[in-house]
Amino acid sequence: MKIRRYYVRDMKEGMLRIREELGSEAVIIQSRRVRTKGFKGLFAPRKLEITAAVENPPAQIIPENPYQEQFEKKVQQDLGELRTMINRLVTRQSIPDDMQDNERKELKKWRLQLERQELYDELIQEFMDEIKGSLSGEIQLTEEIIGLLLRKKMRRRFRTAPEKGAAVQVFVGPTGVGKTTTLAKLAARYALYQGERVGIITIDHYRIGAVEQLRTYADITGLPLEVVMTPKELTCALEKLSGCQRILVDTAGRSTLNHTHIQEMSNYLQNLPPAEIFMVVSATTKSQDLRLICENFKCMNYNRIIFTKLDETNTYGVLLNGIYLTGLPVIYLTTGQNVPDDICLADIEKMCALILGEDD
Ligand SMILES: Nc1nc2c(ncn2[C@@H]2O[C@H](COP(=O)(O)OP(=O)(O)O)[C@@H](O)[C@H]2O)c(=O)[nH]1
Ligand SMILES: [Mg+2]
Repeated sequence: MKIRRYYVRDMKEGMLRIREELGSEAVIIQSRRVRTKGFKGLFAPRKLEITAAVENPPAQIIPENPYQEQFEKKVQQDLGELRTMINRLVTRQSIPDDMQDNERKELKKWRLQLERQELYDELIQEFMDEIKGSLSGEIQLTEEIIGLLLRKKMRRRFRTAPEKGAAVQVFVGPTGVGKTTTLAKLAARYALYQGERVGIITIDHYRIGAVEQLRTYADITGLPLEVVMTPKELTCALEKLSGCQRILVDTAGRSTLNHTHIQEMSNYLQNLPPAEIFMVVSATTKSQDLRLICENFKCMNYNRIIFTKLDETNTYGVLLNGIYLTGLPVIYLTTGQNVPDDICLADIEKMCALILGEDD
């Protein structure tokens, strides 16, 4: 394309020159009245400025003035720059938008997974924000990348404890969660697999007859069982069992909402030597109830969590929710009613996989 600018008196003169120099195919792009330079810009005569262009110029064009070539180059250059700018704008608007949509879609998938697992909203938000924050806009978030990042963040949030095996271990928590069963599982493991001398104490504060279940286990395994009904009796029982390497203490549960009972129970524990106090919680616990349980049992000074009944649910957010609420490690997971088999040490990778739905 050839572009040329003319300064003429009127359109008639302009047309003549354009035809002559650019041929009959030429078109006028712009025309305007301008003041050409006179003496210091004063008294300058007004002229008509015409810009004309032709796609295929005739073979020979007579140069109008020495600046014509420069002017054409400049226009071409400006057009080129304009084209690049427009392209850049279009690209910037479309590609990152696509990418963002993609990110949103992929993130939403994982958010949904975490919501299905009933992880607390605040934890989900924390993970989502961290993931968004840890990526620059140039990386495309695929489902796999988010999954990996999520696992990494989750891993850091989980806490487990080694099987330290304190000499005294106490089982506290709501009714029916599996305290007695879990105690029986551990007692059998210590006694049968590790050859330890194990003693069992049960605090049956309300004479509710929950002792029978434990007596059956004790009889089968041949382990000594002491039933105590006052804090003083507990001290005596501990003395009686002082020959044991390990003493497991069961507590008879009452409602999580029965503050008086929980408080009374905690009075017993004042007389204990330093112990591992396991808060036993069912994995089937509703998220909101979990808050209540963690709060109401605080006076028991529990320092480890055991999650039971993982075999009865497909929703595992509770595992991380419990750690989040208490800041305490999970030590065991139980997965069925079989004594002593259905218990294992809590494993972070396994728990992450359950929440992320990677474990079938
Ligand atoms: N499915 C399943 N049931 C369990 C598990 N642990 C305990 N149970 C059952 O839950 C019920 C209550 O257990 P129990 O030990 O008496 O609970 P406690 O009241 O907390 O002492 C019993 O029927 C147990 O067999 C477990 O991990 N999975
Ligand atoms: Mg019990």
